[in-house]
Amino acid sequence: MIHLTVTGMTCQGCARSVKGAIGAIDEAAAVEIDLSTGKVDIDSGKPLEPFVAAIEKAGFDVVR
Ligand SMILES: [Cu+2]
Repeated sequence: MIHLTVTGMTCQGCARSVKGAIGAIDEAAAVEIDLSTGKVDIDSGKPLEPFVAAIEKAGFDVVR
């Protein structure tokens, strides 16, 4: 399980964008997003870096 904190998400549309970015890396990943805290949990067997890159490319910042 990958746990990230993503900043810049303000609405469900942002959450959908982040989910889409994650899904583009691993369409089978289970994703939980808490908009109020920015916590993003990704249940995937894939490594962290591609997810971080995809989320950043979608216009959000990842805190690590
Ligand atoms: Cu938004």
